Formats: sequence, structure tokens, C-alpha cells
Amino acid sequence: MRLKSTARFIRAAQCRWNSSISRSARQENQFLKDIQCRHSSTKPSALTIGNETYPTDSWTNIPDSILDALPRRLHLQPSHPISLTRRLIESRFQSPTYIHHNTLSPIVSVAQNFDSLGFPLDHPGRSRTDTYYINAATVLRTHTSAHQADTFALNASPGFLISADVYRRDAIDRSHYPVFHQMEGARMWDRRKVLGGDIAKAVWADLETLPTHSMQVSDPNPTIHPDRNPLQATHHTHEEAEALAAHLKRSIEAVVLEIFTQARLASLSTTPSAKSSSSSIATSEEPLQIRWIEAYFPFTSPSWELEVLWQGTWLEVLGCGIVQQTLPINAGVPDQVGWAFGLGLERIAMLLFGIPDIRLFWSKDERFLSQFGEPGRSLDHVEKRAGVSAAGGTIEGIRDWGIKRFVPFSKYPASPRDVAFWLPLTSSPTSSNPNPPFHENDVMEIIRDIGGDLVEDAQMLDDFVQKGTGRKSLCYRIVYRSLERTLRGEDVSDLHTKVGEELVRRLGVALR
Ligand code: FA5
Ligand code: MG
Repeated sequence: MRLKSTARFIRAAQCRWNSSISRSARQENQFLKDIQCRHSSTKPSALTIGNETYPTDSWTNIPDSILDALPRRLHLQPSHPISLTRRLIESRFQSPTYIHHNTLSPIVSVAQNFDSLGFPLDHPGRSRTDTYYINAATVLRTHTSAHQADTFALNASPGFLISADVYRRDAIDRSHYPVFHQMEGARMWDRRKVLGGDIAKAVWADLETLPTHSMQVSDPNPTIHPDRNPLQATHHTHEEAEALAAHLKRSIEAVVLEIFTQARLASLSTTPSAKSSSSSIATSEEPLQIRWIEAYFPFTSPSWELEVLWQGTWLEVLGCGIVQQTLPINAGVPDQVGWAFGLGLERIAMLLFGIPDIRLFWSKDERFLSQFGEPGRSLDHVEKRAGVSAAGGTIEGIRDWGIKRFVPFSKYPASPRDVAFWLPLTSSPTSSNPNPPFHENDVMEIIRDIGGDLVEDAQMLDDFVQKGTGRKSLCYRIVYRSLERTLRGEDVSDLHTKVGEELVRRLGVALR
């Protein structure tokens, strides 16, 4: 069955299963009424998504709440903070060196998302508890790296940026959401094309053209560590890896400094109520602190993550590294070597705009959406008037993006509720039954599925094993809070009861 409306991008073939999460305040009441009848239907035999119909199978695990997010594409909505953040970063990686891809389909093959990147078959990221499967061969991309191999094969430019919505079954809190947006960046050099075939020399020469900065960066580890962060010795010399790493880090540092400079500028031209919000680094008088730490990805080596000090804790904003040479080789461009990164746009937008809760990005409330304007004014007047140095450092060529800090419209009360249950005593999954016995992400998904964006946080409070029976008990605290209104106690209780019922129905637990 195919629905006529393409705006409703996705529909189940026969019926919908699981829940439909409504995200605007107006729809919340209807949503509370509807929850009674949504959880009884069976899985359809096919899913129609856009113009394509996909057969479902025992791997299919996508709830309607996720299907509803597919057409939103926040990174393309003109004045949305995710889109503004994307454009700000894009301005530092420009054509003709970098081509920007912003409309690649979120539906990719398991081969694109995992195999092409060298994920081992037993990698936890492949499991149904972590990834949304349309069917055994097809997933919602879990990262923008899913498009690396195809974009290398296109070979249309030395570099590229890919911005897109990505999907992960994940924990619930203020900086994690099952749909978020990433930006992938890569820059390659062709051994046959650089002068004298000297990649290191060519990369260092290109690095000279990047903006310099005076920001403090902690980077205590050597570029290469034989065990923790190895050189791809058959493909790169030590000098090449050093040059590529330096170019990668300088390129990213320039972007990070630009972002924090914009955040500072926004705070200077902002109202006292926005300033008093504690959620933004922009209000801090401290110099910006960032650090490089060693990391591991199957598709880069050596690899790093960049962390930013935010509200007293180190927040990871991106992963990156030197591209595993198997990727360009398999893509038919074996002479190209280079670097790649993948960053979380929400994490950066939260810092940039002072947005305290990741759910706000999905709000359709005008009090949220109307706050973010069009970029493009000249920076000169702001810089002269304020006399700022850029976020603890200086950088060339900054312009004013007209970034405005988010002014919280209200903080509505939280309603915490606990649910405790016994896990069933289960056996291991078999090839005919890919469902693993129990995974915390299943609990999270049921909570999110029932509570939608009314759930601010869900955490395990305690667990214990009963002596004798060996039965395991878990207790979760769920914090319900609307971003748009005060929730009525009985509505929260209805939701919470439904969460308990669904835990019993779908996971076979026994409530305590
Ligand atoms: C990756 O996804 C790699 N593909 C990144 C990469 C690309 C490495 C290219 C090397 C080369 P990771 O799972 O760490 O890595 O996610 C990257 C970023 O996405 C994180 O640093 C974080 O900023 C953001 N992120 C991850 N999970 C979430 C989430 N649930 N909600 C919001 N942002 C998230
Ligand atoms: Mg990470």
C-alpha cells in the first residue's frame, strides 16, 4: 500500500505498529488519549518509505516515532539552529576543494553502514539493540561515515562534507537523542598528482594556507603510538601521517574556534535573561579549552576525538583520523590518501546557541523556532564595539553570523516516576530468533516510544540478583517533563502505567 502524501514520508504497509510520537504541545493531549490503542497491532509485511517499499523481516525494529522523524531533516530547515550550525561549519570548508552533500538518503545497506568501513561481524554497533533495521540487509544510517566509500568512489573533488540525520538506539538524556545530525568531512591528496609524489610536502604546503590561531589546545599524545594508535605502515610513511594529522587538527581547530567566537559574540549582543542561563559556554569568562585524545575507529588509523570543556565536564564533539587505506583502494582510488572526521551537529549547536536540552531541536513551538535568525551580517561593527578577542584566541576572517543565544521560554516542572521489575530468566538468541534476551536500549526505546518527548531522562537506579532464584531486578527512574507546558499528574501517571504495561508485554518482565 502506498499513501498519496509524500509529505508523510513513511508509512507502514498494512498498519502502524508501536507508537506515534507527537511533538507539538497542541498534539500532546491527543497523544495522551491515543496511547491506549497504539500498541496492539502486529508488524506489517512491508514498509513504504518515500517511493520505495521494503520487505520487513525478523530484524525490523523501527518504531513509528523514528519513522516520523525521517522527513524532518532539521539540517535543511533554513532558520533552524542545526541548519545554521551546518552552514557555519560549511563556510570553513569551501568549494572547489570541498563539495557539500546534504540530501543523501538515510536508508542505507548494511554493507554501506558497516562492511565498507571494516566493522567486524561481531561489532556491537551491528546489533538490533543498537541500530534501527528496516530488514536484515537495510538500516537507517547510524553515522554519516556510511557514505564515505561511495563518496570516495565518486572522486568529484579533493574534499567533501556530508550533513545528514543519523539514527541510533541509545540512552535518554539531555545530550542524547535517537535521531541526531552528523557532519562528515574528508580531505584527500592524490599521490600521482602532487608535485614529485611528495605527499608530506604537499600537505604541509596546504596547511600553510589554513588560518592560524592562538587558542590553547591540549594534545599530549604522539601522533603515532605503535599499540594504541598505529601507523598504517604499508600505506603511509611516518612523515606523511604527521603531515596529515597536522592538517586535520588545524582544519578542525579553526572551525571550533570560529564556533566559540560566534558563541561569545552572541552572548555580547544578548539579553540578560539569556545570559543568565547557565547552559552556554558563551557566558563563561574562561578561555576556551579543548583537547585531543586518542580514539579507535575501524575506518581510521591513527584516530582521535576532540573534547571541549563545557559546564565543568569534557564533552566529546567529534571523532576523526587518517583514512584506512582499504577505503580508497576498494573505492577505485588507491592513490589517494587523507583524513576524515565526523561531528555531532546537536552537540555543537547546544554550545553555540546555549540550548540546554537536545529535545528542543525537535520542537515545533514558535517560541523556540522564531528565535533563530538569518546569518550573513558583517562582523566589523560587533568586533570593534565589543573589542573581543575570539574565545580566548584569535582567528582570521571571522564574520558575524547573527547567532542569537536561546532565551528559555519557561522551565516547566519535572515529574519523576520509578518502575521496578524482574527480568525473565531467558536463553541465548538463536539464528531463527535474532532477538537478544535483554538489553537496556529496549527499555529506553519503550520509554521513549510511550513517553515521546515528554521524557527528559531515564536512568537505572539500582539492580540486584535475588539469592536462590537468580532472578534479576532492575529499577529505572523516568523523569517526565514537557518543554512546552506543565504536565498534569494524572497524565504522567497514565503514561507511566502504560510504560510498565509495555515493558511486561514486549520484554516479558514482571513488575514489582
Ligand atoms: C562516529 O559516528 C564516527 N563515524 C565518526 C568518525 C568519522 C570517525 C570519520 C572517524 C572518521 P561517534 O559514534 O563517536 O563516531 O559519533 C560522532 C559524534 O556524534 C560524537 O562525537 C557526538 O558529537 C555525536 N553523537 C554521538 N551519539 C550521539 C547522540 N546519541 N546524540 C547526539 N549526538 C551524538
Ligand atoms: Mg564517540
